[in-house]
Amino acid sequence: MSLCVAQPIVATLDHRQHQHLRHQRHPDDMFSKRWIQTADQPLTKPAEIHGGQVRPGRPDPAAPLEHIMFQGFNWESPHKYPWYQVVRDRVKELMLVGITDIWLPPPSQSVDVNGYLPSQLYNLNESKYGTKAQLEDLIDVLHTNGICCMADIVINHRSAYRQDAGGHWNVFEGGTKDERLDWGPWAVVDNDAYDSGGKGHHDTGESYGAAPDLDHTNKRVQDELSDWMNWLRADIGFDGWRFDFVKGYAPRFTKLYCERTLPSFSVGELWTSLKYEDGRPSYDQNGHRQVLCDWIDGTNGLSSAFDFTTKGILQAAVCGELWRLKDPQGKPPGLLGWYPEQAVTFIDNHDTGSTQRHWNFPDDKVMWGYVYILTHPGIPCIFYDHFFSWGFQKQIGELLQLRKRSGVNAGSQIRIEAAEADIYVANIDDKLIVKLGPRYDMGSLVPDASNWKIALSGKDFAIWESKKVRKIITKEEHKEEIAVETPKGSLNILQSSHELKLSGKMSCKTVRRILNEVPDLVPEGNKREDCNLEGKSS
Ligand SMILES: [Ca+2]
Repeated sequence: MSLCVAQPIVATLDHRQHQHLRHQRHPDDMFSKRWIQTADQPLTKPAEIHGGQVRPGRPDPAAPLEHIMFQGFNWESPHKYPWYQVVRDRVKELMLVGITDIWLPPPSQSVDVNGYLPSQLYNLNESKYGTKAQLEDLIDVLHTNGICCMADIVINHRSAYRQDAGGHWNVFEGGTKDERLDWGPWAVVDNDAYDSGGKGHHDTGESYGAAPDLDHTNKRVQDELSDWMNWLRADIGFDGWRFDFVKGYAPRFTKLYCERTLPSFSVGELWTSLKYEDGRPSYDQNGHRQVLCDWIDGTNGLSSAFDFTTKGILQAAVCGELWRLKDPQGKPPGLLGWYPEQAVTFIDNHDTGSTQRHWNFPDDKVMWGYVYILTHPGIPCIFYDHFFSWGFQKQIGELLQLRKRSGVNAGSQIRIEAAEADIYVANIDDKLIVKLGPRYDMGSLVPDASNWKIALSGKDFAIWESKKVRKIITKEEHKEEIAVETPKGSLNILQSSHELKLSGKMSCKTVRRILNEVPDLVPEGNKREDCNLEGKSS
């Protein structure tokens, strides 16, 4: 079987066709602020053909260290039909805070309402989250707002369509008129915890008890699952993957599926238990994070992993045990301390939190959790409930703005200055200093006011940002935004600027450098008489 690699067909549309496309939707949905702010770029990406339809172009994926992920559903979403439209109406709010990738729920027809016992994988019309057309509409709106879409890929197991002659549930229907994904017992492992009568090879991972586990060593299983994922990519418009229950099959298969489908971004759910002593998590969780590292290595680094180690340690640490947040080598104790570029950090998801609350973060410490993951290395994933239901949208937005402004990313360097029961202080990239905990007196760790200023603070937390990177925004919107690195003296124009006004708040040093380095951007007649332009300093 040929390998179908998803390459979007880029269609060149004339002006009239573009207009037609735009008028099909609310005009505001068609523009990403990111693109508007960069005058040299087109307002929208070129249209593409997906599944024979002209659709808005895919956004460029975020740079590898700069993904900001969002989980776009919770456990109750299937009961708010059509959920796809609920998210569609909130895309703009996600775009404005800088979300780069959204994780959408499993899209296929499924035995359970949540989509985690999928059966007819090609049937996207009987999902409890909405129809195929509503899903494509949501993806289009996300793409026009610069956000990539991750499908929840549930392929460890698959629910059968009917029983075989022996009464075993192992006859599958793909959801198309042809034979794609129409499988029998040969596609199921022969040591399944579910009584499926499977005739394939032994499972390469754990067994899921509620449905037949698939035999990923089978070439037809590999080929037809790859084809289905490439159909999700090329025809439906998905960009990346969130792999469900990856402890159920060997990581070399996640590697294979990533190699064959080229996701813009990929993350696996490898959820195993922390080590406990006397009912409390052990201080040393190296074994737990080693399992995550081994799995990532097993995918050849093609997929990142959810940082369950950090989640478990952090939710214990915020309960008066902040000493947990520094390992014996002085690093963060979770996956992000060892493999930050591949660690997707999170506070809760549809299983751990939401209405299931299988392993939830303490309710009154959720903002501490976000202060930690949004100032630290790793790839943060924000949960729908915390952003839209718990009233943290503004604070999370401010934290994301600070992360972007200071240039902190998944690979940032961290130096932990203190980790005691009631205080945690860390320096990230010499750009941010974050303090968590109720202890007010920081002693000698108080950031030096000549180099640091408070950026954000709240109950029992504070974040300082370095004064080395200052942001100057004048009153005129979309015009200029400059950052000045004072020590090295390089003037960095962050945004496309038509003109720079010499505001009264700029230091004379800055004014002189602007006039030296980009004099053409300063409008005529805009002077700063208070600065001696020939002088040494002010
Ligand atoms: Ca399995």
